[in-house]
Amino acid sequence: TEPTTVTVERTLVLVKPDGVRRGLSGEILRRIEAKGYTLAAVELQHATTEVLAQHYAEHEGKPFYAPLVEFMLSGPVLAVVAEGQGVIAGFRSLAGATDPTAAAPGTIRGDLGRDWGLKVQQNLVHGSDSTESAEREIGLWFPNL
Ligand code: RTP
Ligand code: MG
Repeated sequence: TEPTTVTVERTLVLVKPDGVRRGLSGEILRRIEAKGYTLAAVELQHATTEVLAQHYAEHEGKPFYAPLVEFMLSGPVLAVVAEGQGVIAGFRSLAGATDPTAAAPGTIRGDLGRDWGLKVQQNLVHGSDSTESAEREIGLWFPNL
C-alpha cells in the first residue's frame, strides 16, 4: 500500500453572539459535522477587547469596526476548531456570503440569517479565510491547543 501523507487542515469557527443568543450553536455544529469535518475543540467563551483587536486587526479603521467589536462583546461566542482536508475553504462555503440577505439558501447565513436593520451585519458565524489566518486565529482563541 502507498504511504499516505495526511496534513490535517484546521480552521477557526466562531458562532457569533447572535448565533448563540438565537440557540443556533447546535445547528451550526451539526452542519459542520454533517459535512464530514471533525470538531477538535469547542468552547463557550466571552471575547475580550484584546483578543478582538487582534482577531479583527485587518478591519481596524473601517466604519463597521467599533460596532463589530461591540457586537462581538454583546454575549458569549462558541469558539470551535474544525478539521479535515479543505476545511478552511469548505467552511467558508458552508457559511455563505458575508451579507446574510445575499447569502445563498443552503448556507448557514442564507438559511438562518437575515438583515435586522442593525449597525453591523450580524451573520452568525466567522470562519478563517486562509491557512495563515487559521493558524493565527486558533492560537489566539485556543492558546493551549
Ligand atoms: P468573517 O470574517 O466574520 O468570517 O466574515 P467575512 O470574512 O465574511 O467578512 P469580513 O469582511 O471579514 O468582515 C468581518 C465581519 O464584520 C462584519 N461586517 N459588517 N458593512 C458592514 O456592516 C459589515 N461589513 C463587515 C460582519 O460581521 C463580518 O462577518
Ligand atoms: Mg473575514
